[in-house]
Amino acid sequence: MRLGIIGLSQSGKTTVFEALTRSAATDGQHQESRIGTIIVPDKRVEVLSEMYNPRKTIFTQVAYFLPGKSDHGGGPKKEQSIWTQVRDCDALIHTIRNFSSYGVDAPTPKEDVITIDQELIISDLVVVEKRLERLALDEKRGKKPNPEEITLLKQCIAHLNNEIPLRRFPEIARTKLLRGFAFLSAKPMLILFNNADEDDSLPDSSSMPEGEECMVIRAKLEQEIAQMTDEEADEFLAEFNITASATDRVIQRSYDLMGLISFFTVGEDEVRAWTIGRNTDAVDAAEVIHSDIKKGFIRAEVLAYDDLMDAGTYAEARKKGTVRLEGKTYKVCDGDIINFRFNV
Ligand SMILES: Nc1nc2c(ncn2[C@@H]2O[C@H](COP(=O)(O)OP(=O)(O)O)[C@@H](O)[C@H]2O)c(=O)[nH]1
Ligand SMILES: [Mg+2]
Repeated sequence: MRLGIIGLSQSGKTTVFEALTRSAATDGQHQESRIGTIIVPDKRVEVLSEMYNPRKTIFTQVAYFLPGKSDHGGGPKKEQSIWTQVRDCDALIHTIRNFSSYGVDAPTPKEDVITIDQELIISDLVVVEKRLERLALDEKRGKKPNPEEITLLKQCIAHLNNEIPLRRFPEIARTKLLRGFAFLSAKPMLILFNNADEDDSLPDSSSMPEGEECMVIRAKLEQEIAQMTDEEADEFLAEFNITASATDRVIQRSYDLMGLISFFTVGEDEVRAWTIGRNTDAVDAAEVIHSDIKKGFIRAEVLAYDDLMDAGTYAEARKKGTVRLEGKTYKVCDGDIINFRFNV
């Protein structure tokens, strides 16, 4: 799972990347693309690990990707390459400058959101139009196009021409027929307002885009915290009266944004979090662990994390009857602790 960081030049993309991935600060000098894999913080995994005291504890991971030379507005060719770079990302983090600094104009968050969205929309329009041309050409050569695909593509064009990003229409962009085009404006997007150090509020509602996922980060502050040792960071947070670093929240939120949830497996050997999409069937969740478990699937023994906390121990939960046996098509929930029964 991979999230691409996009945004206008000087909006704080590099700073956000370095804060989220705790990578060395480069003061924006780095020109190559960068990728940082980080663990998704999850308090529940920590609690389970304390409970089972396993040899190994494994969290889920996501990767953040910072395109190379990722400054927009550098001519069509430059932009194209950025959009090509993020095309295989599962979601986008859009950094918006919402701080003032010396020698830079006052921030214009609302306009900036639109500027980037327009680039995504134009890029998608090009893809859709090329595809329609291709299908028309095929038809001339006697190959019958799928009418359903043409209908869907035309719906895309209508929305894009109205400057509405396709992420508002998952029922169109996520269909099997269109998914493969990986439309940029259809990717889930988290808008990060990058505020000045002393400002932790969202911009007022008149500058907030409607119907979008928005969050505030003080990227520079977070980046400084990310460079510290844990003790230093704790001291720093206390001094500035901040309860927790925002990066964990951004990471958690971007995990949710991609439609991902976690289930857990527990034991003396290993406590582990696994990543699946929402509404995944138990038998498909089993496959994430091993294809043999899917093949030989009998039943899933499921205990919700909260029910385990209520009961105190697994044995106690069993007595209370909250440990359930579920079949292949059970929809796994976030926080389910699962013990798959299977034979090979
Ligand atoms: N005051 C302030 N400056 C920031 C913040 N985030 C980034 N900057 C500064 O803004 C400049 C551009 O940041 P950078 O991350 O390189 O932006 P990029 O061009 O989008 O990668 C750098 O000098 C950063 O130190 C912030 O939250 N507050
Ligand atoms: Mg940069």
